[in-house]
Amino acid sequence: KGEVGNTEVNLMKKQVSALQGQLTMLQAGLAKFQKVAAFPSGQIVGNKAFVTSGYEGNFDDLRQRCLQAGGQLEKKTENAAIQQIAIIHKKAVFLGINDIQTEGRFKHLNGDDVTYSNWQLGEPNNDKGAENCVEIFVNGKWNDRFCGENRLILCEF
Ligand code: GMH
Ligand code: CA
Repeated sequence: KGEVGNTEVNLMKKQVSALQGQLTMLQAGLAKFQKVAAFPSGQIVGNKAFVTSGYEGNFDDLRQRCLQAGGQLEKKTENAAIQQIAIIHKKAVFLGINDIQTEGRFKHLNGDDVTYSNWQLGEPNNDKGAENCVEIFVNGKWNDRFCGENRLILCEF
């Protein structure tokens, strides 16, 4: 009573061993899938994946098509990863960042304040008083830009 018999122990050993095998397969599959996702236009930084569909749309398109975007562009390495996407496509990319709510206070889509930034010299300039979104150029630098412009749409997963 309460004791685990030999048969049960052996059964569990078998089950654990089967699970280990399955886990190994899963890890290999995931590692491969990450490489697939990163080719040709995705970039992996740690456990984050930055991906563009290659579609150019305005900021509303970005928000609608990719609610996961934004909120975590905290590091130089992440900026470099997104810069790679711009380089590959030879096009500027919209970041999941805007100052729609309060002029001059840039936030990620999840509402977090922007901590890391990489503005081009002289930016953000809110040109014509109408620039609340942010594009990243092929050189990796940021420019605030009219949200209605079409730029490559970025998703973060
Ligand atoms: C103005 C000038 C340019 C600058 C653009 C840009 C638009 O036209 O200040 O030098 O490149 O604005 O900021 O987003
Ligand atoms: Ca600008």
